[in-house]
Amino acid sequence: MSKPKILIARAIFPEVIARLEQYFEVESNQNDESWSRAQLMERLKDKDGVFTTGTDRIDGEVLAVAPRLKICANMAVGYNNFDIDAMTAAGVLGTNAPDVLTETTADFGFALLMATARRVTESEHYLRAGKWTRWSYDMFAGSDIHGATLGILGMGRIGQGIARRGAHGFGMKVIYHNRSRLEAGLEAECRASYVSKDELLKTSDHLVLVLPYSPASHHTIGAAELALMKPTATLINIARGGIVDDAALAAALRNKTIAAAGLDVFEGEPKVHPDLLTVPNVVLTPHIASATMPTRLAMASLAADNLIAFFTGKSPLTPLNPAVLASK
Ligand code: 8YV
Repeated sequence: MSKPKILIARAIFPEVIARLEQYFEVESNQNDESWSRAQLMERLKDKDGVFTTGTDRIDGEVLAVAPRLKICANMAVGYNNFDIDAMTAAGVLGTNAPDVLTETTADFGFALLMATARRVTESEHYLRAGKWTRWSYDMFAGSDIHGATLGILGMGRIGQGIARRGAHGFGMKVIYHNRSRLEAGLEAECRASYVSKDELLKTSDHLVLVLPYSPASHHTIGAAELALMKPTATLINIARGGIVDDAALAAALRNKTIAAAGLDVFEGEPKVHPDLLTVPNVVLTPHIASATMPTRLAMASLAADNLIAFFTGKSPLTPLNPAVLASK
């Protein structure tokens, strides 16, 4: 019997490709250059499954040209690149890669928070530019992390990881807002108190965004929300571009409406709003919160496991729309 055909949309670990080749006829992109959407669609025409990353959009238009497609396995926990309703309607299963990246991503959230609050990159640029000539009592004075109020918007697994780090590691007072309140045991473990979104904005010294992107969360943080924040506050986005109105944020940073921001994700990335590139009080990183080799390997392996389970008649590990499986 011939093997199912799968497409691997981005360059990934050779050992993961080798494993997939045991089960599938594999076409993979091993170039640094991403395929355009048109190239991706052309290659999906005869494929039974696809291995995607969070940046490959799978929607009705793509599904219409890929009649054999049965599964899209995302090497990402976020899956806003999938139109899940269109996939379910077409009988296509989506899977994501949760859990394996939680602690690594929470580590990075904290790294970005600390770099932002303590002005690590801004001061390094100053030093590298040869501008450090004397001591000054207020040179790159930042804001404290220990004992400060840590606000978390979106209290899923990664949000909880950041809360634990803040509460247990740095003695921070942790407050959060989420669609639903955590059960009491989890709240106690995270030492986190539930507050309204307005209170979160008004009282956080450091506000970390970890909520999923959807049309409903588009521009959750815009000019009005930034105006509610303390002028000494920092804002950290490790969630998705689009949750923050980047133009409004750049203006707020320039006007000192808030003190600083740390951003790992951007609207329209890999393009970055030009105004963000010219304000000094922002730390910018290229969507690397999950980027350690062990974690990226675990994410890729989980996406591969989902493909293998699906085509060998087993239950995929992390299905997003299991109704598709029930109807088979
Ligand atoms: C990925 C991410 O690196 O898991 C996610 O949702 O944002 C990142 O960990 C990115 O989406 C590539 O797949």
